Amino acid sequence: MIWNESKECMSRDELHNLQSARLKKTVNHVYHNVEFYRKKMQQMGLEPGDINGIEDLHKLPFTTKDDLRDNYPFGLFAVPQSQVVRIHASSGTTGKATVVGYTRRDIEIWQECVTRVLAMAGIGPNDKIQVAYGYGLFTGGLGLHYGAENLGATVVPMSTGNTQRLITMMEDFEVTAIACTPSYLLHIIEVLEEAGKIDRVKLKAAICGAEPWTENMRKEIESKLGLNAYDIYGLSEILGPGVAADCDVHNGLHVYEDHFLPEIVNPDTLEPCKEGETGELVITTLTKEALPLLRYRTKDLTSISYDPCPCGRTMARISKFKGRSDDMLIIRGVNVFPSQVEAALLEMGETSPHYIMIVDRVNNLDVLEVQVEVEERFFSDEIKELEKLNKKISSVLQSALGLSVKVTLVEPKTIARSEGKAKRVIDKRKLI
Ligand code: DLL
Repeated sequence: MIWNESKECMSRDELHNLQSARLKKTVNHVYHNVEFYRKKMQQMGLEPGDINGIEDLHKLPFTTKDDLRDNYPFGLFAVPQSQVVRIHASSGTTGKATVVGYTRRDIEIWQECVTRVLAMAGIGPNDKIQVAYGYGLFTGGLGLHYGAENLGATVVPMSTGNTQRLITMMEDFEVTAIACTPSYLLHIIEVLEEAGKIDRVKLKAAICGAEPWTENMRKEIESKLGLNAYDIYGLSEILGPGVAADCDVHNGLHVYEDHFLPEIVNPDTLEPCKEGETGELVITTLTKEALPLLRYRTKDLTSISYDPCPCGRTMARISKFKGRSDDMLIIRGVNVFPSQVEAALLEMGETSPHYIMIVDRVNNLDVLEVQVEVEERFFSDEIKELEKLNKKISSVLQSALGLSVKVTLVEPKTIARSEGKAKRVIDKRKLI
């Protein structure tokens, strides 16, 4: 099995040699197959031969989510379409999706990475795992699914949205592991408690990620369900889930450095941060074929440590995430940018650009309310007009964001004006 060949414990010297060889190959690949990178490198006076190893990484250009958006949908792909066997997508800053592609080999490596995470969490072929991340364009469902199958575990592909069925099957099938967002797991716990079934649960591990969560939240989940909860990180642009995950020590997430070369930079100056200092995580893919990315700015804030881990793995660890350096919100696992709301509202014409997004967590589920100012006349007209407009805005926002939204229409000048940066978001969610 692929995961038995795991490189997680190789020496740092061996790892550096492997990373250098893979980096050179990746730079050659993008230079010859992606016009965007060739042009960027040429503008910088760089040729593939100038990159002799990871010590030359700093010479390479950065890549941002905007670069992916500007080259929508397939402009950054480095292989012909006939070699692309899968496409996933996540929302971009202006509503246009960020599209990512995988060759067969990319899918194999993705499986291998997720398999490592599951093995690290003590899951094996005798386990039954419910995958309760969304299946579809989002990478969570299928990413965990293929990794778990590759490991030989029995997968129950629940996806999201039917908690009652999930808990019935959890009990009937004697499920031993679950993969879902930590906030969804808290909701599942609540439903189990209400149904008086929490003591019947046989779960021993939970693989939670796709959104920030704290150590306290992990402890709460562990004590209520009597299991070990592990943190899994990833992003669609780079792979999906399986870029990094924490081991039993729970002191940082091991980055799978044989496939992803991490850097931490100051998000303002782009200068490298010292070990242990918080900055933005930047990742260079080392083995991706369809969508290799150089120095991708994740916007995720963390720090890195190369200290040996008591678990024996030699791969660097990044700390639990401290937030993001941009304004992206993650609501029920869906990435949402305030600019998407703004663009959708402005396109409609009947609303003013004055709006505020209020995110809260009710019964452990994220809810998004958007308050929008509308013209005075809607309040003097018949109430029916106001209701009609509300319905229209709700459906426009729902299709723009891919998320149900509660819309509240308010009179002109209700929303506080700002003299500096407009405050578009009130996030009331408290991470426990
Ligand atoms: O959320 C991939 C994923 C699926 C990861 C399932 C883990 C489990 P995107 O939708 O592209 O991909 O969102 C990526 O989510 O840049 C982070 O801001 C955030 N994120 C993902 N995992 C974690 C985590 C998937 N463990 C964005 N802790 C990333 C904190 C996370 N934030």
